[in-house]
Amino acid sequence: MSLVKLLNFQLLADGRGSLIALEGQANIPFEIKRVYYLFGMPQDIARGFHAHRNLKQVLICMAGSCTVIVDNGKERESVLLTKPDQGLFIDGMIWREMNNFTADCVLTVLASEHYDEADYIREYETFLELI
Ligand code: T46
Repeated sequence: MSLVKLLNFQLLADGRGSLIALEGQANIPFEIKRVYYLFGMPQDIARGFHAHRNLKQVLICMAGSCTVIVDNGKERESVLLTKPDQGLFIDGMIWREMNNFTADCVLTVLASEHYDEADYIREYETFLELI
């Protein structure tokens, strides 16, 4: 089974433009407790390089594009996020890295929990020991 779990959101489009509705426990597979967004990334930088112990997240590229790498300690896959009607679901103990940001990239993240630094695993060796 692929590590890359993509959610396709229904696009409500008409002559006035497009609308997408995101709802916890509906098209987002958890209650949404936090939303944050990343923007203004220089093209040659990478972010992430951590896993989470419990957090579930959906990553959506609202504008521009970027690459997300997901790694379960055995396999590593990457996906190019390019559109706001698609979300990458990252559940549980998955190492993630983000790179290849376009100048206009806005990466929005929906999270199942409030921010908690204790939930982060920031050393790859520790991640491998824990899985
Ligand atoms: C993830 C990827 C996709 C907060 O104070 N509150 C928050 O809700 C978040 C997400 C971060 N922060 C602070 C912690 C750091 O001092 O903002 C700073 C930058 O965070 P970080 O270096 O963790 O950013 P990324 O882009 O490496 O990772 C973020 C999320 O932290 C992480 O959960 O999965 O985006």
